[in-house]
Amino acid sequence: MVSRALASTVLGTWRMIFKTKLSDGSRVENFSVATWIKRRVARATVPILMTILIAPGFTAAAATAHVTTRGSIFDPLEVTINAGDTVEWDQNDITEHTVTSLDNLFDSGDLESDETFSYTFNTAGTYGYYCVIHGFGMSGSIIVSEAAPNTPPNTPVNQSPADA
Ligand SMILES: [Cu+2]
Repeated sequence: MVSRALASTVLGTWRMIFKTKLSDGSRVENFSVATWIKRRVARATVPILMTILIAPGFTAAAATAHVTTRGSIFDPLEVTINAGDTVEWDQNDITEHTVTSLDNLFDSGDLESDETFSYTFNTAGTYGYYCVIHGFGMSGSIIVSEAAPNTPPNTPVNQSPADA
């Protein structure tokens, strides 16, 4: 109680003058250290909370790349994605096609016009595939890069109100 009363007295009597910028110019404010600390804490809360909520395990959102079948080719022939991303093949030809992994990782089976097939690539590497119906003349590849590194957002630096 004594220390609290003492601290309160010190903070209350030790007044400081800061110049605070407002939208309509600037003005001089006279307030206590306690108020200054409260304002500093309030100002720091949002960036700190954002850092706590976003920084851990933050990774770029997974994306979906599209490949279409058109004229019995895969378009584009080669797609580069990040690990964790999905590729969706959109069957736009009148004839049937398949999306079949060269490494037996995935096989769409026969896809009729307007059907789609999706596969999520979680491991970096190059993945070839082809159409069983049309053979290796109709093939493509997916290049999977390592997922984007964790990059937490920059935390704004707290700045004291400008001097004089
Ligand atoms: Cu085909």
